[in-house]
Amino acid sequence: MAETLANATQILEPFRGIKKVTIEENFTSGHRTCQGCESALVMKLMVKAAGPRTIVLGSTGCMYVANTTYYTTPWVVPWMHTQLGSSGSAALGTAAGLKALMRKGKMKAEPINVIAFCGDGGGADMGVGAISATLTHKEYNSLILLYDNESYANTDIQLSGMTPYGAHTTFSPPGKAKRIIHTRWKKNMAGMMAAGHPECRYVATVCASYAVEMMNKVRRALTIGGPTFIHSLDPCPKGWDYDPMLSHELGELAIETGLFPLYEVEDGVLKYYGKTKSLVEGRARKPVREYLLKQGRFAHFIEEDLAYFQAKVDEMWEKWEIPGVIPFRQFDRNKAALEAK
Ligand SMILES: Cc1ncc(C[n+]2csc(CCOP(=O)(O)OP(=O)(O)O)c2C)c(N)n1
Ligand code: SF4
Ligand SMILES: [Mg+2]
Repeated sequence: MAETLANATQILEPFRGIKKVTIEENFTSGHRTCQGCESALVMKLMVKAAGPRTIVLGSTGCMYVANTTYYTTPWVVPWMHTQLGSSGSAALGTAAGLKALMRKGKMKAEPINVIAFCGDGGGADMGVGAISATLTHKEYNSLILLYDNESYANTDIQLSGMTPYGAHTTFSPPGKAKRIIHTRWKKNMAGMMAAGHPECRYVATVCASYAVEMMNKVRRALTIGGPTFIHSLDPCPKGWDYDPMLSHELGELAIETGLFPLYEVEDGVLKYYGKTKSLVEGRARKPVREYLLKQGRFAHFIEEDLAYFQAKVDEMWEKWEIPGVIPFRQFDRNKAALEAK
């Protein structure tokens, strides 16, 4: 019996509209994030969606440092810090520990949500190996949520593998001799996690500008159980250099320009949702310049840079095998033969 309960998950039905969302907060006052910080909103929504029987583990980064200033904390649920690259190990270890304690009768057997969060630096760069390992352990229920503010924000906005092409960071300041220092395209974390981990039953991308949808993805991941993964794109006023009042709008623009597609992959089946679904169904994407030119980190862009960026986004939608998700292309023998002539 204890073993069965230790494997069980909480059944968290989706919120059917904003009025159905629970009033109870599990992340409240007592944090010191910047005004307009979307990652703080993600924390609040994530744990509101999960409910009170939840343990949260947080890797080093803004969501650790600014949230746990000495003697203060906004976390109402149990929360523990973990090392920068170890959100995966912390999730797996905590889930395994709970399961063992319940099996041995040392604690009441009940489904407890385990969520580990990490930033893009901690999750997509340093901790990607541990996350990958956790996603292979189907016998342990945990959700890893990667909050992506596109830099190592806490240590003053250094470049990460998730920083967009050309962005001004403290590691990639534009200069007179060279305008674009950062020339790499951003990693495709959710696509990589979904395609590469057959035991992981649920992967989703979210943006807090669409709060109810975001919370429902968290609820779905926790209900499905096993190791699951969510990637959240979080506008960061300090690192992206914009007026904090624009956070919500920038989140919307990231979706409407097609730069950050919203989708979920459940048991190998891909579903686009929200505004992304209407883009897939033929609605026009907004030009990516509308998103880029609202941010100081792209203020040095000239027309040539904007055109390059737009072309890369167009490629995601027009050339990828699964638009916005999986970048492979089929080898075209006829085209190759023609080109060889
Ligand atoms: C192993 C290790 N290297 C470096 C640091 C210093 N450090 C603390 S927070 C941080 C930035 C983390 O970036 P990210 O994971 O993207 O989170 P963010 O600060 O952006 O929220 C760094 C480099 C550390 N704590 N541990
Ligand atoms: S630097 Fe960015 S992620 Fe960090 S607290 Fe400020 S707005 Fe949030
Ligand atoms: Mg970051």
